[in-house]
Amino acid sequence: MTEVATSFADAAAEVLRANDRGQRTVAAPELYPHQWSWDAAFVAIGWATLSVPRAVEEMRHLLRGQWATGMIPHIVFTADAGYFPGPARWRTERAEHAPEVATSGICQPAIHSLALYSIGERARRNGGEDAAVFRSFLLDTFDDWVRWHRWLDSARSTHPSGLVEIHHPWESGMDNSPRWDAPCARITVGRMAPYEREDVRHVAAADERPEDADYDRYLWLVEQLVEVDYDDEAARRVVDFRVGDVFFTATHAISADLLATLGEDIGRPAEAAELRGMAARARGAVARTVDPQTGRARDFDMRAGTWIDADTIGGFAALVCGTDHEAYAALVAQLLGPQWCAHPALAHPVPPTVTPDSPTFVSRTYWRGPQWPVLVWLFTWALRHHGHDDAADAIGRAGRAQLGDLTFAEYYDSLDGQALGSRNQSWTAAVALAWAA
Ligand code: 9WN
Repeated sequence: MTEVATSFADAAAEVLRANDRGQRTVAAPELYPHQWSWDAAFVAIGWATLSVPRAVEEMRHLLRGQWATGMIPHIVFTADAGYFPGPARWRTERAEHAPEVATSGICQPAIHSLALYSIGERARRNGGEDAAVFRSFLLDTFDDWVRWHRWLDSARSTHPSGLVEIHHPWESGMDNSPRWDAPCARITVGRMAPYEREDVRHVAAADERPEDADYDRYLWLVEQLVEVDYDDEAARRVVDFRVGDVFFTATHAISADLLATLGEDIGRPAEAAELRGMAARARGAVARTVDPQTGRARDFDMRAGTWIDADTIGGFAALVCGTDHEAYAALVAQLLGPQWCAHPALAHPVPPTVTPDSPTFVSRTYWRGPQWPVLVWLFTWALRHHGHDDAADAIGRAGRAQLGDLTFAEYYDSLDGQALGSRNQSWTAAVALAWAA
């Protein structure tokens, strides 16, 4: 490893160590002082480059928040204050299936078994104690990860589209993406207790974050879920936001597949077959969303009964879970092409969350245009996994170069390259470590 590479990795490792709270890592030092679900998965991938046992601890801590239904909640809270909405607003103690620890009442993309798989690969390469620690963790927790996918399959994939449905934009992990503009526009916010936002205190400018009107809807949806005590069946009936999320579905598909492979390794063929079935159903659902005009995947608004047209990174969901050879290659070409990575206006040739050619594009506003290193890394992982090494290398080189300022920001202005959102964001440091390893 060159000196430059070493200091890049050292700086990233320093961020994870500073954000480490023992068995869990805060998603960001100020903006997000708790453990987030899909953050924890990426963070564990980063930890694995430094310590396999620490990576395993991160995943184990997340499971402390798992609900009896199988759901892995999007936040596992700890005593740290300073984030809104906290436990008092989520009121998950009303839910029959909530755990002892305080959590939120919704979930996030199912990237976890991709993390397990990746930690497992490293543990195997390291051998010795690392291999033993990983294997024992997998034997201990395999059923918990299976329960998570079963819940996604049974409670969240009941719609004829076969897509995983989400009940809150936060469940997508891409909160204010233009993907959700139409379904959000139809939400009528009712009466609820007043609140004060915390997030805007921790960023340089409010336009880097969602708007107040978005927050009203986010909080209103929480009210609706609390009202039915987070009952899955009732939630499907009452919640104003009910959307088939194609990107979430793709994470469920790839993770179920990778968990099946891990299950085969530890002698669980029945569960492995069951997981393969879920993966195939989810992958099929993703493939059926493709817009014949654009070749990209679409979300489905289950309340309106309509496809959602949005020029976002979500359209590339099939690159994550895989699809037939020809369609995959065409999507790779499109991702590398002039509307996306090779758009002449971009500061760095990595996928923006929205193409600059879209009327909804805003280069500095959260999920409406900036580039998110964590997603960039996910695509490089997926491209390599599905046999597109050249594309993975090209995007990976650029993604790593983008992090050269060592701020490890949450996201970057896709036109002027400015660091935005939180600095020292854990999952950004984690993917830097994964790229550097
Ligand atoms: C709400 C922690 C999380 C990420 C999400 C990202 C952002 C939270 C927020 O931060 O969402 O869950 O308060 O804005 O959108 O993807 O997991 O990093």
